[in-house]
Amino acid sequence: MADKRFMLTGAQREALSKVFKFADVEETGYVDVATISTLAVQLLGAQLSDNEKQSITNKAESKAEKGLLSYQSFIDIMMEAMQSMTHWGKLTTPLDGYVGFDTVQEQIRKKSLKRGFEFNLMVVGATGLGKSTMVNTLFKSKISRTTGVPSVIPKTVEVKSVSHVIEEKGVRLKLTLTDTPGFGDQINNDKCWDPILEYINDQYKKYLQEETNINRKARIPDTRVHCCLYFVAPTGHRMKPIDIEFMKRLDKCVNIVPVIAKADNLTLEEREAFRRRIREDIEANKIHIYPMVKRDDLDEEEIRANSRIREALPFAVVGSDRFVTVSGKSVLGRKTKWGLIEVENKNHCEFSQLRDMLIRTHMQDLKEVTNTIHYESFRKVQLTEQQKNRIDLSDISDTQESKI
Ligand SMILES: Nc1nc2c(ncn2[C@@H]2O[C@H](COP(=O)(O)OP(=O)(O)OP(=O)(O)O)[C@@H](O)[C@H]2O)c(=O)[nH]1
Ligand SMILES: [Mg+2]
Repeated sequence: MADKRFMLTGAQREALSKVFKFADVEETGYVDVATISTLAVQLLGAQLSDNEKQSITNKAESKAEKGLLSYQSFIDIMMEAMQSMTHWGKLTTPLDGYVGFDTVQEQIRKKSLKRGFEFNLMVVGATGLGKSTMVNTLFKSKISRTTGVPSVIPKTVEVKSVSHVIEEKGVRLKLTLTDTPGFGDQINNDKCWDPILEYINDQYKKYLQEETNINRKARIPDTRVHCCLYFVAPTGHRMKPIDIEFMKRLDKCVNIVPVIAKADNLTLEEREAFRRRIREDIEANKIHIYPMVKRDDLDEEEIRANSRIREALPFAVVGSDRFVTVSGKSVLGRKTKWGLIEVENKNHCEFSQLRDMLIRTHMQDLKEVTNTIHYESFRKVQLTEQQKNRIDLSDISDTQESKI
């Protein structure tokens, strides 16, 4: 722990947090422990000796978890370093005026931007609830349309992924959307979850294989499903048993965000009452939905933000991939004989809240939870199984040898 007597000045604190923020390009609250000595040099001066750098790196490594260092640990280590540096006091350049670390921030930023970001989203739910339409609505494109420009989206008949690289202000995002066939129109809907769970687990399997390869790639292509939007039919009653059953199976392996589909079918009061009942069903059946509130790695602000989102779940959404003109402006919407629903208008539905959460505020967290919770438990089961099989096999060969 840093000495309490050593107080950071406002400028020092600002410089520290600036360097941290720029190193933490994806705003995860963590920085890669491998970058710590470069950051220290930029903050504390190029005259840091190799021994001093090594000692900072060692401290960082001891405090890091899975190669990642939290903001608080970063501050503690830097404060400690400042105290122990004999030449720290000799530095004539004030910390907030330091020249140089802006190149590191650029280097790190450029590297991440060049690599691009990956995000994989899946839509699941009963047939005809607007899943394929929502895929298009979310990214304002005709992603789920097949060749040509058919006037209606065809019924989805198999689990299918489409990848698109989209770019906004120089940030490249490789987005993979997995559309799934809706269930509910077969006589027997038993096991309708099988192809979907199989797809999710196949992606974990691929990732694990890549990870355990002797010559593994520096960057493993990530096709793991980071979020699954679960569409609930706007019946206004309660969730159907099949939805409950389905979600119970899904929540073990993926982040589920439930949504009330085709919310234009419900009045505002009906939406509220339905939302309350769905939440009761989710709680009563102990279904884990995203975002979770009880997590060790969240700070108070994040917990508050997640609680606010949970209170608004499931978002009542309306989808459309058609543009309509409203007072001279072209907006995504659905026009009926009695009026117009604007998809992105917060007074009309909660689509924009959903998009903000998925893309603007929680994309990185969805990826982290996928990696640290869902993939981790898959990995554990698989590796334990493999180990058990190896032990069983060696048992067999031992008995065979003793018979010989
Ligand atoms: N009223 C209303 N209709 C919608 C909405 N979203 C989609 N639709 C319409 O519902 C129909 C089915 O939409 P799809 O997107 O194909 O539904 P889906 O869930 O992919 O269907 P499957 O592929 O069979 O599972 C289409 O006619 C859409 O135009 C919505 O929010 N409100
Ligand atoms: Mg579809």
